[in-house]
Amino acid sequence: MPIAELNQADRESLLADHPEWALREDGKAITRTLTFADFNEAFGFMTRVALYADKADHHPEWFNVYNRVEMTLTTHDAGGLSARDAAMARFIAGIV
Ligand code: HBI
Repeated sequence: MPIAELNQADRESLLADHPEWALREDGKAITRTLTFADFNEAFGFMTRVALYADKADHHPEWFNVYNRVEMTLTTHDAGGLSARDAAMARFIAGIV
């Protein structure tokens, strides 16, 4: 199902609200690396995000090694950032 890509102003306000995230060079995604105490904490975080992702039908791109989780948020159906990425960034801000 297609969804609108955020415009420049919306992208800027997403980054202003969530300064822990960086805009990818092509402007189509935001990235963030989270570091936890250990694997248990990292995987617990990933589990909470996974449950959100399943409910929201919106899935992060991510990579985990031990206590580190590298995340990229983008909306494939929009060809870039959308309100779904902003909502996921907001959810993550609420659980870390
Ligand atoms: N997750 N990040 C991301 N972007 C999408 O466009 C997307 C998704 N999860 C499921 C989904 N789209 C579905 O609407 C189908 O396209 C699989």
